[in-house]
Amino acid sequence: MIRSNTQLILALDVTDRKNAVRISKETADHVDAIKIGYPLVLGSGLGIINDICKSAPVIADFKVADIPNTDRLICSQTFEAGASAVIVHGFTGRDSVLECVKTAKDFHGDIFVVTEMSHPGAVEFMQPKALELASIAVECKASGVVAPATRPERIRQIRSVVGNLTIISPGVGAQGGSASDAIRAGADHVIVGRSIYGSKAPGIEAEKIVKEIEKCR
Ligand code: NUP
Repeated sequence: MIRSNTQLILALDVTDRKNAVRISKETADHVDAIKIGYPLVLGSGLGIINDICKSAPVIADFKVADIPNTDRLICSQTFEAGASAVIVHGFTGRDSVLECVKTAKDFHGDIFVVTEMSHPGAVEFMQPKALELASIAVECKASGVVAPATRPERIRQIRSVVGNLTIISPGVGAQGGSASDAIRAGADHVIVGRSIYGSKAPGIEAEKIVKEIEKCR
């Protein structure tokens, strides 16, 4: 389970193990979870999840998008490695998402389904289907969805579909979105990467964002 204290999730997209562990320790008190993905796992190995989860619950951003059997294998390896949650795609269809959710249950873990991504290209294929992807997350009983902080109005629309599912929202800082706008639009947590891990003092930078979020509560 990810925490619900600060509403901030760190996206730890560094590739080096030592750096990753240092930043996770420095930011631990300010984050509800640490999201890791291919850059860090390819750079440091899957064992990095076990290192990072000493500081905070780990969300594995593997954007799983395969046939159900392969999805099950990917998710179970990831939960076994110590992750609390896995991010999956919804465009593969209900059977794939359902298999991920079922696998997560065996590990008491969470699944987050991507709806509309935060980058400009997401308007080409994802935006027209984002609300359907959100409803697949609801039907399959996922724990939550990923929605773009770069388009807070879309968070609002996605919220109207997902009800009380958890919305985690990337795109703050480096991609131009604002933490307070995303939270006001209905995100439960914002995901911030480069603005935190790219700064000289990641702990202080994380604390600043938490303060900004506190102001809009
Ligand atoms: O729609 C998405 N947008 C996005 O940026 C879905 C994601 N999972 N992400 C991830 O969030 C992205 O891969 C990166 O790990 C993080 C945002 O990092 P930054 O732009 O704050 O550095």
